[in-house]
Amino acid sequence: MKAPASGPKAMATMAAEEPSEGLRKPAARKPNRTAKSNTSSVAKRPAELPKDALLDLYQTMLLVRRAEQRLSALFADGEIPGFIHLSIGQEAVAAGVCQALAAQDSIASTHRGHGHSLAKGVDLEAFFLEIMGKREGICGGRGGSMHVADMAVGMLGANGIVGAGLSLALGSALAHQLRRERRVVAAFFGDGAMAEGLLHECLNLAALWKLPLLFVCENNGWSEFSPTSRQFAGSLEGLAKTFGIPYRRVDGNDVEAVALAATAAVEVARGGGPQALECMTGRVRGHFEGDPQRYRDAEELAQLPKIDPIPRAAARLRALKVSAAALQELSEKVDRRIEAAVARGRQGTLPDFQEALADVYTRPSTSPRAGV
Ligand SMILES: Cc1ncc(C[n+]2csc(CCOP(=O)(O)OP(=O)(O)O)c2C)c(N)n1
Ligand SMILES: [Mg+2]
Repeated sequence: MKAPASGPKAMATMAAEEPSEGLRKPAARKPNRTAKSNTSSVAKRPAELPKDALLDLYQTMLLVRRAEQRLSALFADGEIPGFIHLSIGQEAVAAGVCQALAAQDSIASTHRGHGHSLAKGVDLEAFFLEIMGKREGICGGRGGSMHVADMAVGMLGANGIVGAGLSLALGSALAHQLRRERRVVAAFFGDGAMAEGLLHECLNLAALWKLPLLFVCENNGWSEFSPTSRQFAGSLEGLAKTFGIPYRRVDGNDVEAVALAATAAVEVARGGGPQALECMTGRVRGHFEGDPQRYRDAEELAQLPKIDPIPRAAARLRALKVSAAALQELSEKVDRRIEAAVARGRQGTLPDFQEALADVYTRPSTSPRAGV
């Protein structure tokens, strides 16, 4: 089960044509265990997406990046209650997987779920309102960053419990199957969930019942403050094989590779039967905003700007004859949307404390099957 080799240098050459999209310079510090780029285990592959499809993906990634950069500033300024986990550097996974899904398909997310939400189509203003804790937010301001959910677009929810989204996704996939809807569910999870029994149970049931479920591992090499290699003795490939689930590994910072692999996997899953997709990527920010990352090694952090998925996609678009001016225009359009959403977020009202328990418990059903 050896990962195909390409090495961090090859990844960096693929990535380095344009300056990194807002990645912070790492502080120099003593080296530790995980110096290599986490995407280095994936072989280079030829790009194949048509220009317009790639432009859409680029726009999604940019939207997620700029939204999170703005959230980072709002958080530092005390405008966001609770705390937030950013997916900066991992946008290609959310964009590539969600483009493979239809509007009626669903996703389950993680504590690092802003990109999943936006890529699946959660309204940008309602998203900012929610994270800023406002009543007009997508969940009435009671969920916040780790609980964004929007059934209207098939977003089953971000989730603060590692691996918990997997079981929601499994239930959703079972519902789709029982209703013969030909809908697919994508369950995002981090490499930190690989040691969780829940993942193993979900893989088992999904395989046993041939559910339309795509397991998407965002492998950034870290589980909170520890390298995942110190917590998990196996591999997702090994687990998938155990349960007879087809498995693919891609460079998760190559949005085209993710999109192509996800599209192929979703097509098969829609016909019935789970699929596994492991996206090798890198976590640019701390585990949560404010985490000083003293446990990380400068060499690893220095690789991250070189494999940033956004400049990589921009370079590919330029090669496909998209002008620098067109990319600039797109970037400004994204910024205007973000600023409008922030302004809307600031105008929102704070929820009424009396409503804190609303929607926690299900109302008794009036259907004749109530209580069954
Ligand atoms: C069941 C459970 N155990 C432990 C935690 C504490 N915890 C929060 S995030 C995290 C690590 C998650 O790592 P990973 O799944 O790889 O996601 P990443 O943060 O890298 O995106 C842990 C252990 C938790 N929230 N839930
Ligand atoms: Mg991780």
